[in-house]
Amino acid sequence: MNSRRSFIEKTFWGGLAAGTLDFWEKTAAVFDNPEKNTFPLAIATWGPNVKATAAAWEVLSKGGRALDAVEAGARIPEADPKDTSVGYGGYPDREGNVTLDACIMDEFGMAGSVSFIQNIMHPISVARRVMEKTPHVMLAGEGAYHFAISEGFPHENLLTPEAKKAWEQWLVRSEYKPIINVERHDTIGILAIDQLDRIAGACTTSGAAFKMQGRVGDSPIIGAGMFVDNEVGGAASTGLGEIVLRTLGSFLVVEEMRRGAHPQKAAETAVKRIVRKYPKQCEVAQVGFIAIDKKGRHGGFAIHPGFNYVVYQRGENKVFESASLLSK
Ligand code: SD4
Repeated sequence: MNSRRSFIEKTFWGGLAAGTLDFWEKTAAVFDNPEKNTFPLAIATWGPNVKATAAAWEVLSKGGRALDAVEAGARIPEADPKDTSVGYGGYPDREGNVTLDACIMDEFGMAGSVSFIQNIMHPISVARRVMEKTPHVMLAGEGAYHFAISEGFPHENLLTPEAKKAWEQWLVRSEYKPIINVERHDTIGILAIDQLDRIAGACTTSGAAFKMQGRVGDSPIIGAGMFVDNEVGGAASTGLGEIVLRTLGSFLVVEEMRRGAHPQKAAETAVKRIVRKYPKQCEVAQVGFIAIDKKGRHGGFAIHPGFNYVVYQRGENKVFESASLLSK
């Protein structure tokens, strides 16, 4: 066994024996309080997405539909030029093109998705149109772009001067190495339950910075980047998409909840699966999941420390530091 592998296995089992189980005891007590598990509720990956959960809450608190809430939430970072992982301002691929991935799912199990779409600021809304106006689930590249234009979405340049500068700096060495949390994995996965306990989810991203042209991650793939089953709950992921794609992470989280697991425990199971299968990649790669269930309980879990998520519930918008399998 090489030393890197043995490092990760030791840390993995060490983490299991020590931190994570203790954490589970504590969070189970907090999040299982039925008085606190109320809906409506919105949850999103990453603390800076407080504005997204606030936009979702705006819809939910007025009795709106979970689907409208997650779309409204996802559109916030899509339009934010400072968010370098989503929509406008997202870091481009190796050739300098901003290419976007997004998916959405409603309470009826309907789904829509776009991948490798360019020059459209709100791929989440295009994904919704795919779901509602076509007989398909997924449109990619040029086809997705032309569909968006035919639906009235404007053609826009999404490469900001700041993102262009970062790309030019990257070109000097042209080396792609995913770095945990330093890359600002700010992809938004957002889930909501509305007052009629309908569940919906959305996920939108510019993907891995300086990726190969044409690379598509987990975010637009139903079951990988996000999954919702109205009978059970929903889950979404952020981080290195390749290891979430290979494990269909969000689907796994929802299926664990179907088998009775608390959202926190279900997210933990998916992270453990990824680390067990891809220990070497997990030394340098981050993945985090968020999850909610039908009872209004929530959870989040990551491979490494540094992941956080935001929950808007009972009128309060709160950031939670996620527990992680591996320690620093
Ligand atoms: C991807 N999962 O394309 C996305 C990246 C991500 O924050 O989460 N960035 O692999």
